[in-house]
This record gives sequence, C-alpha cells and structure tokens, in this order.
Amino acid sequence: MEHWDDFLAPYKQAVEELKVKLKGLRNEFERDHVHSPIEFVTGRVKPIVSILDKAAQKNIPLNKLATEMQDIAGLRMMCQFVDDITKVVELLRARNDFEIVEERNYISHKKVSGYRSYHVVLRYPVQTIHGERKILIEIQIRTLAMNFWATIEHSLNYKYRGDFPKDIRIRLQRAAEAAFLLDEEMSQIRLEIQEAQRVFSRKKDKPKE
Ligand code: 0O2
Ligand code: 0O2
Repeated sequence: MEHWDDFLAPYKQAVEELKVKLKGLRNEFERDHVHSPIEFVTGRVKPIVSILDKAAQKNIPLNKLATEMQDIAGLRMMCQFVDDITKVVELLRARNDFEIVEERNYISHKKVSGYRSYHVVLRYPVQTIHGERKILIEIQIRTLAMNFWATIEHSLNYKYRGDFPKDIRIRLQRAAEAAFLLDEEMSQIRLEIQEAQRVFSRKKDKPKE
C-alpha cells in the first residue's frame, strides 16, 4: 500500500474540481433566471478511519480500494424537488468530462432503513504530473427532505453503531415516510413556489432607484 497521502491526493483533487464544476451549473441556472434543480453541493474525501472500517466490514483488501470502494471521493447534490433529481441525473449523463459506471436508485427502491437518494458512480480522470489517473467517485443526489432525514439518521447511526433499538428504528422509518410525504406535498405546490421565486429574483436584480 502506497502512502495514504499519495493514495488520497487524486481523490482530493477530484472532489475540489467537481465541486467547482457542479456549483457552476447552479450559477448558470441563476444567470438564466430559471429555477435551479441544484440547491447546493457539498463534497468530501472519506476519512482514513472510515475507509478502514468500511474495508474491514466489506472484506475489501487494501490493495483493491481503488476499484472496490466507490465512495472514497463523494459529492452530494441537494435539490428542492424530487423532479429536480431527474434533471440533475440527465445533466450528469450529458457531460463528457467523466464516464458514468453505475446508477443506484434508492428513491424508487428505498433501503429498509428508510434511506432515499439517487446514487451515480463516476469514473473521473484526474490529470497528475505522472499522467492521467482515473478514479471512482460517488455522487448522491437527494432532496432537502431526504438530506435532512439522512443526516440525522447518519449521526444516530454513529451513536448506536448501526444497532438501533427497535423503537428508534421504527420512528426513523416513520420519519422517512413523513419526509417522503413532505416531498410529495411540495411537488404539488411547486409551480406556485417557482412563480414566487421568479418574481423575487427579478426584484432582487432590479437596480435600486
Ligand atoms: P455558499 O455561498 O454558502 O452557497 P470548501 O470549504 O472549499 O472545502 P465548501 O463547498 O465551502 O468547500 O464546503 P462544503 O462543506 O463542501 O459545502 C458546504 C456548502 O454547502 C456551503 O456553501 C454551505 O453554505 C452549503 N450548505 C450547507 N447546508 C446548506 C443548506 O441547508 N442549504 C443551502 N442552500 N446551502 C447549504 P458554500 O460553497 O460555502 O457557498
Ligand atoms: P459515509 O461517508 O459515512 O456517508 P453500503 O456502504 O454497504 O451501504 P454500497 O454499495 O457501498 O453500500 O453503497 P451505497 O449503499 O449505494 O452507498 C453507501 C452510502 O450511501 C453510505 O456511505 C451513505 O452515505 C449512504 N447511505 C446508504 N444507506 C444509508 C442509510 O441507511 N442511511 C444513511 N444516512 N445513509 C445511507 P457510508 O459508507 O455510510 O459513508
């Protein structure tokens, strides 16, 4: 195993590059004064302890991390509405600066925990001084409500180390359904919300008299 710093360097580079690229998409929508399917973008390189934990859990040998652990580099794109997720996925499919190797739809097929998100795995070329290196990156695309649920469940998961007491597990599943209903309600009133946002953005851009 090469040194961690050397191994992780292209992953760090890729996360920074993709953050700029994906945030740039949002700016384009803003410039066009149309609803942006992207609310915000975050990114991280998985901490070494988490890489080691996951490798142990999934029996991934350390010399196979690059091919068998898809989320060492991770980006997250948050959307206001469920329909925006489809648009974001289409935008990703249309690009030619990376190759999509896998898509996992945990929205139509939610996990037993109640987790919902759309995962896209990319093979992304990083230019290094030793030539091109292609690395795997996972992009998680989700609504704000899905993100709210996943963030809280993830922190509780940390506390209980994956072993939730039954009542908490059931409450979390119910909370996931509540988040799903919230997304459905919001989709139904989305046209009204968008109209209000367009008017607001026009007002904001008008120079003050
Ligand atoms: P802005 O101007 O706040 O939109 P870096 O510091 O370079 O590593 P970054 O992108 O600052 O990278 O940090 P990170 O942690 O990847 O992403 C955090 C970004 O997500 C920040 O935006 C937060 O403002 C934004 N964010 C987090 N939660 C929310 C939220 O609930 N709603 C919205 N709209 N944005 C959120 P930036 O990039 O600093 O820019
Ligand atoms: P992190 O950095 O702590 O978020 P597996 O890892 O076994 O679930 P796989 O095939 O590697 O499975 O990938 P999957 O399930 O498509 O994506 C894994 C990532 O999705 C997780 O990363 C989480 O970020 C997210 N995820 C999946 N299931 C859940 C869930 O039930 N609750 C929450 N909050 N997030 C989930 P890690 O490894 O946990 O890393």
